[in-house]
Amino acid sequence: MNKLNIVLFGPPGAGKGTQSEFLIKKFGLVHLSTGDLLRAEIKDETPLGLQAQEIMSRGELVSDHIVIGMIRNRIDANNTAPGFIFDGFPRTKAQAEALDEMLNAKSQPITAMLALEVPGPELVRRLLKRGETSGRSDDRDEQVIANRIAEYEQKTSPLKDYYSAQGKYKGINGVGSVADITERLVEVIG
Ligand code: B4P
Repeated sequence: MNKLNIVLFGPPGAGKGTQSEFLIKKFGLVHLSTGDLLRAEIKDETPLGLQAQEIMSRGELVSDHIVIGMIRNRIDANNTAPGFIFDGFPRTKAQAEALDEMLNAKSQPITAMLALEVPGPELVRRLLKRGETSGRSDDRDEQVIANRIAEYEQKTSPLKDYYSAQGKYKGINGVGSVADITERLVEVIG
């Protein structure tokens, strides 16, 4: 049986983490968020976490080598899962190519890339609001948020072309109520 492997895509604050929660329940998928995995490493004060902390606090991307290794371990550990939601991964072309390689080797390719589209000012507003309660330092500083969005535009946004070339890119309006956006995503997944 074909597995449902979804890349949930979008700029910082687009609602990837928020929407993942609903989709994993509805489709029984394993949720792989590189942001969550990195924050767990920081919390446990592992060597990897200490290295990542500084980079994340500046709003830059952690090295491809580190995040690809983390994802590879989780995919291998969940061989019998009905599928995955990749949340915040891939973020560079090298990560996208590594993911294709891993999944194609198992004959379980990416089904679709669902891209949440949200304008810049709304992203900043959402992240600053989350920063009031999340304890995440990268959500509190407007300069760091601007840097995260710039990293997205420069390194991550080109992945739309990467997945379009495979016929897998699906753009979704990410503005509206959380429930309305979930409905839009479910409709596209079919
Ligand atoms: P992430 O943890 O992926 O953080 P994020 O981009 O901010 O998205 P997140 O999923 O958390 O937020 P969401 O949009 O759901 O990355 C953090 C850092 O980790 C990166 O900057 C980077 O340094 C590093 N990193 C992670 N993955 C990496 C990789 N692959 N390669 C290299 N580095 C990596 O939600 C944002 C807010 O909006 C929430 O408060 C939510 O409640 C709100 N919201 C959601 N939907 C809404 C709606 N419809 N209306 C109003 N508000 C909404």
